Amino acid sequence: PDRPAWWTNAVAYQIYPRSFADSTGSGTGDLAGITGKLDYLAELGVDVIWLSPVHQSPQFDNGYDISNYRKIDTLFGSEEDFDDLLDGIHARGMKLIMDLVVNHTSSEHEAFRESAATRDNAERDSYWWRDPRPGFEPGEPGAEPNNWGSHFGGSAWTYDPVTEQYYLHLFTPQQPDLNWENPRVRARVHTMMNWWLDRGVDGFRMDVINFISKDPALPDGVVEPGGVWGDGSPHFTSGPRIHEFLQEMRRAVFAGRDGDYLNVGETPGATVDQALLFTDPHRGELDMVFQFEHVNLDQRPGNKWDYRDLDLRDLKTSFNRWQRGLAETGWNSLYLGNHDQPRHLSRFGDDGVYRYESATLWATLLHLHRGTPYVYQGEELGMTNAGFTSIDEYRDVESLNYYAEALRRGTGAKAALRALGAMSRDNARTPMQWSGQRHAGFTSGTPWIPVNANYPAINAEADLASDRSIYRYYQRLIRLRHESPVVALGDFHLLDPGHPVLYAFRRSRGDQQFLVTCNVSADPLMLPSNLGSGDLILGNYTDPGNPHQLRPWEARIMDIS
Ligand code: TEU
Repeated sequence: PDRPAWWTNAVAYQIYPRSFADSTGSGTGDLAGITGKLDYLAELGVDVIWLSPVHQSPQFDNGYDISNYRKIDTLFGSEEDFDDLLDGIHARGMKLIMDLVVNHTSSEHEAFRESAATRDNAERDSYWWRDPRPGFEPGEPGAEPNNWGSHFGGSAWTYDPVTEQYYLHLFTPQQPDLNWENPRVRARVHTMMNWWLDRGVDGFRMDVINFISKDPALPDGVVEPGGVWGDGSPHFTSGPRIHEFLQEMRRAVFAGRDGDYLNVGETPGATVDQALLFTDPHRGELDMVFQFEHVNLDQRPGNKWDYRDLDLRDLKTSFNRWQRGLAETGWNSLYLGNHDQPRHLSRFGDDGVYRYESATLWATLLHLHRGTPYVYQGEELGMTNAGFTSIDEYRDVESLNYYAEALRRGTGAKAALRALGAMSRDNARTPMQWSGQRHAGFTSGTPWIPVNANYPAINAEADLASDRSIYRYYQRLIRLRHESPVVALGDFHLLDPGHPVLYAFRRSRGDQQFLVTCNVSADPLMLPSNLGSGDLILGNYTDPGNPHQLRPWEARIMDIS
């Protein structure tokens, strides 16, 4: 059989540069700031660093709107700062993957400016331009070429009076969608990717990569009862040519290279069956994908602001289906949080009394699955939701749009702020809490977004000095994956699927067997009689306790071989 891929026992760490570490006092994190923290990351033990975008950008969506793909935004430092960072990462035996945002560009990208200038220029067809709907005055409601809503509110179309047509943008109007039907668009993306690999990076995290192939007819989507906009996603998610485009990209960029690269696709709405196609190594598409099923379980489909508590049984059902679906072919990536999700500790755990226990429980639960775990900056310190109480503290375009829209629709400010407090992306975008000093040691200037008020208690310095260090616990989990083939490669067997608070599973490989038991609650829990015994490998309580009972938020990894 083939040797397992190098990333099967690797752990990745996501950095959101503007909130990681500021070396200049500008208030925004930067590349030199990251370079200054590389020992912190190397000691944690991570193998791969994924950097959210640092390319030149007007920053309407914090860099997910790129105006020049081959330039570092001066906000984050110089070209040299980037090369220094890359060298520093490689010198410590780690790898760097870049965000690849190519479903759309910034509206300030040269190609879009040209595209928008006249109807007959060479770039016109690099984006999606369409006439107003017949019978409507251009620009008036209903004149949009179809009824799709944008992910961040409003129509997915913006009218441009210069050429009297609309252009498509699945996100903000400053993020026009590229037309991947145009072979020149694809070739240009390939050339750009090659340029980054030649510069020394180790792969890509591909932003909404399953949105790049659209049904060129752009049919209307279904409108929910009471809704305004149609759901276009069936017409752009895993569209007709998606596999062709990804295979072509693989050939054009990676065919002639041998090296330990990593390509992970961000794929909202992907099903297990689609993920199997994306990650089957023999098809030559992606190495793994970020699927969204588990982070959508606590909300009404299509409306994250309509949220509820997670039912653990739903999570077990979902994770189990993904574990089984990609058991023979393909590979999972594992995550609980990122820069688009609220802090999982606040969302699924207890960010108060049982902060240490629930942070380490969720880490244990996730890292003991089969797949490549991703740690989002700050989760290794038990960072929590932002705790903002005023709209003035929010920065994210999605949050600000939601708030304005909620007020327009008569949702009270209080209710809207409550929803933001639970679900806003800014919850995970507050600055890293390095120390108890001013601004948590993140900056000497004024931070671009407020620091979480809990920084005097929750910060790296305090965590590392504590005998209940969350960082040290992550270190152990990461080491376990590096050293233990059963963690990296073992089969996954879910136990007790119907139990409301017990998350238990076995991992097995040859004659090695691990048992993981997690009490996802603040109440003591009697274990079923078959789940008690074994040798404790790692747990989040120091004294062994009663083998037949789990304490609040207790997690245990046992060797039961
Ligand atoms: O996110 C894609 C995505 O699906 C988002 O709509 C996400 O689900 C949403 O933020 C949750 O409310 C990627 C990036 O990760 C995100 O930061 C960008 O804003 C987006 O693409 C556009 O590039």
